[in-house]
Amino acid sequence: MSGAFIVIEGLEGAGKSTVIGAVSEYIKNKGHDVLCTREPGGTPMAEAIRDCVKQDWSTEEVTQETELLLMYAARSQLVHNVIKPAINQGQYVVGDRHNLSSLAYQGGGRQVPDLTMSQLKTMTLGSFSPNFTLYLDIEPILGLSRARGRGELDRIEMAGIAFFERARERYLAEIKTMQQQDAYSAAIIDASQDVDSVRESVLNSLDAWYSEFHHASRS
Ligand code: Z5A
Repeated sequence: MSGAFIVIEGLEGAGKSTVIGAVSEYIKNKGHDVLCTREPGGTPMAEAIRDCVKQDWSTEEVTQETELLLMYAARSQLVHNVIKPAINQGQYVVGDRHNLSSLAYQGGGRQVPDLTMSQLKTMTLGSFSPNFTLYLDIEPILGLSRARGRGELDRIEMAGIAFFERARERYLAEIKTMQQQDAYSAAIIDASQDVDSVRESVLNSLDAWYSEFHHASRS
């Protein structure tokens, strides 16, 4: 039996790392093997790309094309070497970020043209996409203040607030489109709530998706 790919998305400080354990526990309790991934990262080469992308290259400008291509290079490594093989073996993969992050940050935030975004997606992923996306929605000001409370901001986190506003708008627009195509493909969680309430909302949405997914795969 084939597994599934669940992705957690959101701006920095939305709480993705905080809820991923609860998502993973839920799936394990249903009797499945779970593998957690993060993007960019998740293979030796993709982790090296992650370090490269997050670093502040103070002596040279990082062009938006470089940033974009590095995100897709890391994703290609991860999907080919880890995610697809795991799903084919029946595992459930829980991803901390995936392609929607590129649409939001590079497409929305950096304003890379839609045609470039869709060509890169087609080249790298073909028709591969998550079975379910949990989007943790948060005002950038609140998310960044949580991220700041954790320590120094990285290169991308230092982009201005307008960048994150555009990223959030793109997230919301993409999720709306996904839900119009398939009501069970994505859920929006109000991530400004306290940790326990966010976790409860996430698990309720996950439970609704899981029931539907299993019902559909049995019928
Ligand atoms: N990026 C990109 O541009 N394009 C792409 O295609 C991809 C990524 C894949 C990855 O960095 C960077 O790459 C990211 C997007 C970009 N950069 N930016 N900017 P990362 O993986 O290091 O960063 P992140 O994914 O944004 O992780 P994060 O900042 O750690 O966010 P988080 O995982 O959603 O939050 P958290 O670690 O769970 O929580 C942050 C803090 O808030 C922590 O102290 C928690 O205790 C606290 N927290 C969490 N939830 C709550 C609630 N509900 N209330 C109060 N406090 C909370």
